[in-house]
Amino acid sequence: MPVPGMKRESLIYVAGHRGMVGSAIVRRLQAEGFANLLLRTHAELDLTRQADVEDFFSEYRPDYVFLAAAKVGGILANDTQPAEFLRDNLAIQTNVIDAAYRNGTRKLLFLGSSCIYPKHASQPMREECLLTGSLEPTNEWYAVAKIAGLKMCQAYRRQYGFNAISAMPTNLYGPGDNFNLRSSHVLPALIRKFHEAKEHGDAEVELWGTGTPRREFLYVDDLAEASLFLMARYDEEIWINVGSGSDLTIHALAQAISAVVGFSGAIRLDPSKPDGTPRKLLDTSRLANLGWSSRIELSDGIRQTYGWFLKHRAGLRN
Ligand code: GFB
Repeated sequence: MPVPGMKRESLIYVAGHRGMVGSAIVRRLQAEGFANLLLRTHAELDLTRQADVEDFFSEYRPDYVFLAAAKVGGILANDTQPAEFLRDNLAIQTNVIDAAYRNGTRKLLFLGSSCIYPKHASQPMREECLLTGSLEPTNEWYAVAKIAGLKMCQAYRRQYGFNAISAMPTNLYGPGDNFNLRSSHVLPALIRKFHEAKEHGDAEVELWGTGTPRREFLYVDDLAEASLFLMARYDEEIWINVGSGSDLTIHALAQAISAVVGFSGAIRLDPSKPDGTPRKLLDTSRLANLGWSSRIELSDGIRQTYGWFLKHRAGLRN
């Protein structure tokens, strides 16, 4: 996809390139022929350290920045590590957005999350419902940080004319996801649980909560494509939703994953675990009106993610 202004030789910094989202953006950029990519691992550059981030930006002065670095996790991680979700995300995004502005970055894309919207927002959720009600308590710390990030982009755009835009993706999944059962999101957790239950010949798999919450899922390669699309075509102050347009219950998701994995046992609910937001479906008409919509169906995405898991699980850390 041609990205106006973004030439093949432009220096593009993808913050968080080892993560699921950042690595998908790198794959997409490389597929589009962008070869001048600036990438740093966490060990090479700790984005929570302001002085290091300033030094890095003043040395390299990247033309474009995809800000995909964040502390992320599923419902349990969010609920049990509020300090880190708030502190690390505020630090990372503040340091990167400010350093990009100060060092002449031409455009920056900040990635947020659909959990910024109120817990009981009317569905599907339009961008305008931000801050019209209380947040979901299990992830309010992460949500507050992401709201601060999109507001920072707005403020820098308004006061300094810095071309910073924000995209709010729905629940993401795909290759490179986190499969650790205590910190992962539901989709990779269930792939692993069903797979291990099949391997061990277990009679049942445990599903947290009531199984009734509804979630929308977007394959990460679709998000990467949307990110390049927005870099090319979007220059508005308002953040923009990125979703697949349909949702399903967690119980239905579990059935779909169990079928892909080939687990024939039962699903047992554990209502002592939190449900979180009852429903999270984005209104994606703003993005659709610009001409972008997702392509990868959930069933295909689950199959591809399961394939990735099978190939890489020996190397997964935990
Ligand atoms: O994906 P998930 O952890 O996050 O959970 P959220 C979604 C739903 O799946 C919840 C249920 O209702 C969980 O209780 N669930 C069932 C499970 N079994 C499992 C399991 O084994 N593991 C997990 N993780 N969930 C996150 C936010 O919320 O969404 C983040 O915490 C972020 O801030 C992300 O915004 C997109 O969708 O509830």
